Amino acid sequence: MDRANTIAAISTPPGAGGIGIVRVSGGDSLRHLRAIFQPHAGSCSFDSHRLYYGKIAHPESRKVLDEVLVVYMAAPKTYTREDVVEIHCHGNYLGLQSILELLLFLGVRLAEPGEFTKLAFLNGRIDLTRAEAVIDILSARTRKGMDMALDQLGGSLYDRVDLIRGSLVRMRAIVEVAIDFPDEDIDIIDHPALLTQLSEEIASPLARLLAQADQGKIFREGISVVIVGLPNVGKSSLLNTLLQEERALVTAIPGTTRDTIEEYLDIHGVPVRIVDTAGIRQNADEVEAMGIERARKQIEQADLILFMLDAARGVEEEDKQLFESVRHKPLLLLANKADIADQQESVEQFVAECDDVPFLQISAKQHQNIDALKDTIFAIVVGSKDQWQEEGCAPNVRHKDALQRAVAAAALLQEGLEMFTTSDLLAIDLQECLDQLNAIVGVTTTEDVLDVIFEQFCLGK
Ligand SMILES: Nc1nc2c(ncn2[C@@H]2O[C@H](COP(=O)(O)OP(=O)(O)O)[C@@H](O)[C@H]2O)c(=O)[nH]1
Ligand SMILES: [Mg+2]
Repeated sequence: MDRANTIAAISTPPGAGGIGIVRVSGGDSLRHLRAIFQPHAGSCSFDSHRLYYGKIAHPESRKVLDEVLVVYMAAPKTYTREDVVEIHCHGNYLGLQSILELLLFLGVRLAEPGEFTKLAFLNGRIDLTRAEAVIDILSARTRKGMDMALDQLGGSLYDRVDLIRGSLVRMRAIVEVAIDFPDEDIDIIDHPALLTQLSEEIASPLARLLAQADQGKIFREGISVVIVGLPNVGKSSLLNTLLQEERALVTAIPGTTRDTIEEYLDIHGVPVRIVDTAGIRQNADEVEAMGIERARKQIEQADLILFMLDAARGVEEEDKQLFESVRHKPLLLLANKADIADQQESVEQFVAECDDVPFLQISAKQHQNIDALKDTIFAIVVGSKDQWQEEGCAPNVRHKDALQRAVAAAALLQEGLEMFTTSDLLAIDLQECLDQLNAIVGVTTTEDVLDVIFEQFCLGK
C-alpha cells in the first residue's frame, strides 16, 4: 500500500459558495472515506458512483467538521482512472480546509496543480491535446473559446493529428521494406505515388492546422484594442457604448479621462481587451501627463489601434501629429460624431491621404455603426468569419511549434522523394515528422514539457 500515492485537493475556488468539493484520488481513497464519513443511515455500502448523505468527523475526537454528500467512484471509470472520492461540502473555505487537513493527517498527499488531469493523461484515459483542452475550458473568456476547447476535449485536434500520423506510419512501412532490400530500392518505392500521398495526406493537412494556430491564439488569449485620439473626440463614449454600461466618465471637458481604463468584450467569440486612454495632447497637467505616458505604453502593446477623429470638429494639425506617432501599428480610423458631422470635408480629405488604413464613420453617443465596427475589428484580426467556422480546431503555441517542425520535415521528405534519395535518408525525415506529431498528442513528450503543461492548471483539477 503506497500511501503517498493517494492525493487530495480542494477542487472549487477559494471564497464562499453554495457548495465546495474536496477531491481524492488513489488506491486508499475509499479506506480514508470510511474512516471519516458517518452515513446518515447509520451504515452504507459505498456503491460506486452513488451519492451518500452524512457527516465528516474526526476519527478520534468524533468532532463533526461538516454535513456533506460523498461519492466513491471505483477505478477505472473515473477522471483519473484511479479510485476517486469526492466530498461535497458547504462552500465555506474554512470547512473545506479542515477536511483537507484531516485527509493529509491520515497520510494523503496534497495534489499538485493539474495532478488529477496529469493522472488522466499518464493512465491513458486522455491524450495530451485533451489534457490541454481542460486548461482551455477552465480559462476560456468567451463562450466560443469554451466551445473550441470542448471540441478539442472531444478529440478534434487529436483526430486530425492522428490521421496524419497514420499516413506517415504507412509510408514508413514502405520505406522500411526498401531499406531491407537495398538492391530493389527504386522498384519498391513508387515515388510519384508517395509524393501524392505526402502532399494530400501530410503536407496540406499540416499547413491547414498551422494556419489555424494563429486563429487559435486569438480566440484563446484574445487581443488588445486601444482607443486613441485627442481629448473630447469621444473615446470614453465609445468604450461605454461597446460595453453597454457607463464604465468611463464622459464629459464635454477635455482631459476628463486621466488614466487608462480596460475591460473585456466578446466580439464574435474573440476576447477583446478594450482600452480607453487619456486623450493625448500637449499642455497637460501632471496627472494627465502620467495618464498620457500610460496610454503610450498601451499603444505599443496593442494589437489594433482605433484612431478616433471628431467629425464635428474636423481634422487639425494635432490630430495629424498624433496619427503619425501611431502609424506603425495596425490601425482602424474612426470618424466619430457622425450624427453632427459638420466638418465632413476635412475628415474625407484626411482619409484620402491615408487610403491604406481602413475607415469607418460612427457615432459613439447615438450607437451608429457599432455592429459594423465590431465586424471590422473581427475581420482585421481574424479574417473572414466563414473561413474560421469551417474548421473548428485551434492548436496552441506548443502544438504550433511542433507543427512547424513537422512541416519542415515534410518539406525535406518531399525534396528527398523528388531527388530519389536513398530509403534510409527518407526514413530519417519521416521519423522526424512523426516524432513531432507524437509530441503533440503526448506519445513522446519529455517530463519537463509535461511539467510546464500541467503547471498551468489550478489546484484541484
Ligand atoms: N453628438 C455626439 N457627441 C458625442 C459623440 N461621442 C461623444 N460625444 C460627446 O463628446 C464629448 C466628449 O466625449 P468623451 O467620450 O468624454 O471623449 P474623450 O475625451 O475622447 O473620452 C462628450 O460631451 C460626449 O457626449 C457622438 O457620437 N455624437
Ligand atoms: Mg475620455
